[in-house]
Amino acid sequence: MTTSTDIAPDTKVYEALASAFRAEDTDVLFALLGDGNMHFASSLTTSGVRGVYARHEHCACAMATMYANATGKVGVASVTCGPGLTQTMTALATAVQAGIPLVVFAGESPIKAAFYNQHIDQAPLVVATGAHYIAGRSLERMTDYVRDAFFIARTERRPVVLGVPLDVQQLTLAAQARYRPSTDFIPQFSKDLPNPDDVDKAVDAIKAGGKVVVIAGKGVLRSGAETECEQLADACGGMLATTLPVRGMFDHHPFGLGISGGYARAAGRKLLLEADVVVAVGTSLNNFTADSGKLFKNTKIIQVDTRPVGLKHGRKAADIYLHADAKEGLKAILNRLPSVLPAKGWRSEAVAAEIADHAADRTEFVSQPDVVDPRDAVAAIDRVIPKDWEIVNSSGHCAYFAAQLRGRRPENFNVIREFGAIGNGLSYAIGVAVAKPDKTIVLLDGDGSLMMHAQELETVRRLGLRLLICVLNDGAYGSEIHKMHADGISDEGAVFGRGDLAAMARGFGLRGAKITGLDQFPMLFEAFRDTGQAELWDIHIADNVTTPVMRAHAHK
Ligand SMILES: Cc1ncc(C[n+]2csc(CCOP(=O)(O)OP(=O)(O)O)c2C)c(N)n1
Ligand SMILES: [Mg+2]
Repeated sequence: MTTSTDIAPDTKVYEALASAFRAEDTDVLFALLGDGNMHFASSLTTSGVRGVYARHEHCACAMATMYANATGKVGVASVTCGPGLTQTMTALATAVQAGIPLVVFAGESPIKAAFYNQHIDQAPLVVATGAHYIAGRSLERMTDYVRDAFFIARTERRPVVLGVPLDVQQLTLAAQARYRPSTDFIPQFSKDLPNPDDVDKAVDAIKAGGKVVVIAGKGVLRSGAETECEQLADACGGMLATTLPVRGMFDHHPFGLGISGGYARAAGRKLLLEADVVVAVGTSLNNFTADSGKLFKNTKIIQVDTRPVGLKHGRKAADIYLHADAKEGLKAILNRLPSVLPAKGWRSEAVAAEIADHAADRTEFVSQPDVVDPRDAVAAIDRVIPKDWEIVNSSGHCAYFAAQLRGRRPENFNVIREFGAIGNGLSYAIGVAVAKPDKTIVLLDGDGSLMMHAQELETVRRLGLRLLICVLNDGAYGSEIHKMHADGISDEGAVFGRGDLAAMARGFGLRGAKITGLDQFPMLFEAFRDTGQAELWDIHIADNVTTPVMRAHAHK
């Protein structure tokens, strides 16, 4: 959208900045206020932008990050200078690694002060996360800084922090020309078409191939190439798989294996290891999807992507590259694929039956009293929660279980795992709730992750969100204890006990229930659906049920 605005004479800098943010199509500001940003935030929100106020600056930025992920817009957050900004480091690093466009307006300490207790050199901190820093100093360029920030965020898909000293924010600007938003300057291209020579190479490899797997990433969703992925797999009797962010895309397909990588289901992993040819579409084939190189060791890989990078996470991404939009690349392959291919490929009824088995992992563990197996808990959640509700998947050991929900569209499955930080679940859920106000949100989180930023339960209540928080509570930093046990060191420091999280939620004004048996899920679900109020389910899970990812660590 291209809006523009005039800056009247005698406008304060903070007003002009707010006006430029509005012209950049900002509709929600995630913020925590202080001297460095209160005038800016107030100016922005009194002119119609929705203010969502967090209890921690990291969380404000994390909310904006997931808001951007869920809407496709630039996320906008604001924090005060010094301690406000230092709190945001984890969120910035995460947004960098996840390729999320974010603009954070931060104050800076006043330039005219000889001493300011909140002073810190902000730029090096921000730059160290991989985010871009703009120090707004020139009155003439003040609104240009906003355009630069949004331009970089949009085109480079990374966070930008704009810091303006709080005394400069109070200065007055002379009349300025009409603001032209960053979108006016971004070149618009038609879709990338593949080079026919590269298409020939890909087709030859598929023809010679044998067992083919088509792996779809976010690029498939963006380009709307799901049907073409299925057509290609069907044409060569191959399998379909996805990266974690678009998991669920082929759950309806009898030969959809699920996730490729460390989060694969047992049946999926077995088949992925057999692949002769992988066609990776709209994915960078990173370390997660290739399970740190354990998958696809002797597999011919064809990558169809708008930005093939070659070397990804220290490994060669593919053997043949199609520099193309996902849909166009696949259409070109399909057009040239001979009809003589063995349509059955490696498909059989036995393979379909293996894939249809709903259990991701059937490993048996000694049963424990008054707790549920996390795999059964997730299956129970899957049974009661309608398929079109929004799911937010958090971090930790339990994130593997949560990723095994079936038959849910990737658009309804909100996950950012980059940088591997725990503590983001609530913020991400709030970001989705703000992005999709008509939807009900279900968060699956670990107890450790929830407790790291439990203060945002107050934000959930204040905003009146329709949020169901399912805590897979093993009373520990599960990820750590399983590794500590495997490595033969004491788990002291990683075991906390389960506490009473339902009571904690009630203390914040939410509803809360403790779950120790599978029979509780249906009734509790009905009560949640009927009241429509935010609720926390403190699900006591067995602490001895490990994931395949964790068992792989133990065998390293
Ligand atoms: C910010 C941050 N601190 C510490 C870690 C190390 N860490 C990874 S998983 C984990 C435990 C998370 O516990 P919980 O949320 O209960 O999930 P669980 O592993 O028990 O399923 C920790 C401490 C991290 N990844 N991020
Ligand atoms: Mg835990």
